[in-house]
Order: sequence, then structure tokens, then C-alpha cells
Amino acid sequence: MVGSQLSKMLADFEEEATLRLIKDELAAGTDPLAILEALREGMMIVSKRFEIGEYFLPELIMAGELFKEISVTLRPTSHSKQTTSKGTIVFGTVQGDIHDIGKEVTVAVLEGVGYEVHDLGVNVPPEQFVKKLQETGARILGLSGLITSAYDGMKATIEAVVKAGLRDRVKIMIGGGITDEKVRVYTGADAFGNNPSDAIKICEKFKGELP
Ligand code: B12
Repeated sequence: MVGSQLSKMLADFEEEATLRLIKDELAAGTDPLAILEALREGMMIVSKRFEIGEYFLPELIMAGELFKEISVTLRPTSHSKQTTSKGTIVFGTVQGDIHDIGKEVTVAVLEGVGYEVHDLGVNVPPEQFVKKLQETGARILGLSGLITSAYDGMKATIEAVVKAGLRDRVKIMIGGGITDEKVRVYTGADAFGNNPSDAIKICEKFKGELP
């Protein structure tokens, strides 16, 4: 798989060539999740170029748009859609954070493997997560966040779930580039993940643990 080539092409905004290469990779049987990972690496290159002053905010926005556009072409093939639901998940980017590219990819993959996902969008206040959990009876909550201040949004959301008396019946995973075990402990989540494959594994584990 030509992962690094794909990452560089995305970072250089070579849209046509990127799409062509993805088409070839899919035809050759490459796992769509591996292609998504290569595209995510491309976003990391964009981020580095931003940090050293080679790219500016418009390039960040452009890269985000390009990533979204390209990843849409991967969605139907990410996994074949299941007919029966594996379970219900409430998902969103926490209050104070507007990053949604990784969240959308993760949601699309979870839907692809058969979960019913209620995506509340970005900058979601804690009480909105609680309301949706109550409405749907979902047993899994997924919180996404990319900026450091999102830790507090995650913590506040989990505290709101506790306050609503739902914590015993809802398993909570957090994710986004910066989350790790330390953040999991700080926020009070049950698990953390850094890519859609982690999300699938975590949800499977949660299902085994839920009463
Ligand atoms: C594109 C981008 C933007 C775009 C966002 C467009 C959009 N619609 O999302 C724009 C330009 C709008 C933006 C804005 C800002 N950004 Co920005 N952005 C990025 C960038 C370059 C890429 C993020 C991305 O989309 N990656 C690609 C996706 C596919 O990867 P991902 O998000 O990591 O998601 C994957 C996994 O994390 C995981 N995942 C995601 N969610 C979940 C959830 C669960 C439960 C699980 C299991 C897994 C999971 O699966 C995903 C798929 O593989 C990052 C750099 C970086 N290193 O991440 C900075 C970055 C996140 N931004 C940063 C900052 C500072 C900002 C701003 C504050 C800038 C400003 N001064 O205004 C604002 C944020 C305002 C706000 N309140 O939120 C910093 C954060 C630093 C920090 N530690 O806080 C970063 C790290 C850049 C940097 N190096 O400085 N940004």
C-alpha cells in the first residue's frame, strides 16, 4: 500500500491524483481503514507545515474540506452496511471544540459496521448529550475532542451523565488525536481511542461488559 505517497498527495492538495490512487488501491483490495489512516497522516503533515509557518489557516481549512470530500468516497466501502443494529451510540464533539473531521470518519465507520449512531455535531453542551441518551436509551456515548480545552468539555459531559443518574448504564469512550490514558482518568471515561478501529474494538468490549 502506497500510504506515505497518499499522505503527501493530500498535504500537497493533489485532489485528482489522490482520488485516482485511492481508486487503484481499493481495486487492489487495500483495506479502506488503512487508506483513511494514510489520509489522517496527510493531515498531520498539514499540521506540521502550519506549525512551521509554511501553511496558514486557509490551508488548514482547505485540507479539512479536501479530507472530508475524499473520505466520502471511502464510506460506502469502509465496511459493508449491516441490516440489524449492533447497538445505539450517542456521539459528538464536546463543548468548546469545533473539530469534526475525525469524528465524522469515526461515526461513518461505526455506522458501517452496524451501529445506530446519533451524531450531535460539534461544540455540544453536556445537557444535550444527556438529553439524547435519555431519548434514545443508548448504552454507549462517544466524545470527540482535539484541543486541550476539550478535556474539560469531556469531564463536564461525564459529570452531567453522572448527575442525571445514567452513569451505571452508559459506557463512555473518548477520542481525538490528543487523548490518552491520563486524559481518560482526568475525564472519568471508561476508554480512549485514537482511530476508528479503536472505536470498533472499544464498543465490542463495552457490549460484553454492559449489564
Ligand atoms: C483541520 C484542523 C482544523 C480545522 C478544523 C476543520 C474541521 N471541520 O474539523 C480548523 C481550521 C477549523 C481548525 C480550527 C482550530 N484549530 Co485545529 N487543527 C486541524 C488539524 C490540522 C487536523 C485535524 C484533523 O482533522 N485531523 C484528521 C482527522 C481524521 O484526525 P483526528 O481528528 O485525529 O481524528 C481521528 C482520531 O483522533 C479518531 N477520533 C476522533 N474522534 C474520536 C472519538 C472517539 C470516541 C474515538 C475512539 C476516536 C476518535 O479517529 C479519527 C479518524 O482517524 C489539527 C492538527 C492535528 N495534529 O490534529 C489542528 C489542531 C487540532 N488545531 C489546533 C488549534 C489550536 C485550533 C484552533 C484553536 C486555532 C485557532 N487559533 O483558532 C481552532 C479551534 C477552535 C475550536 N474552538 O475548536 C491545535 C490544537 C492544539 C491543542 N493542544 O489544543 C492542533 C493540534 C494544531 C496545532 N498543532 O496547533 N483546526
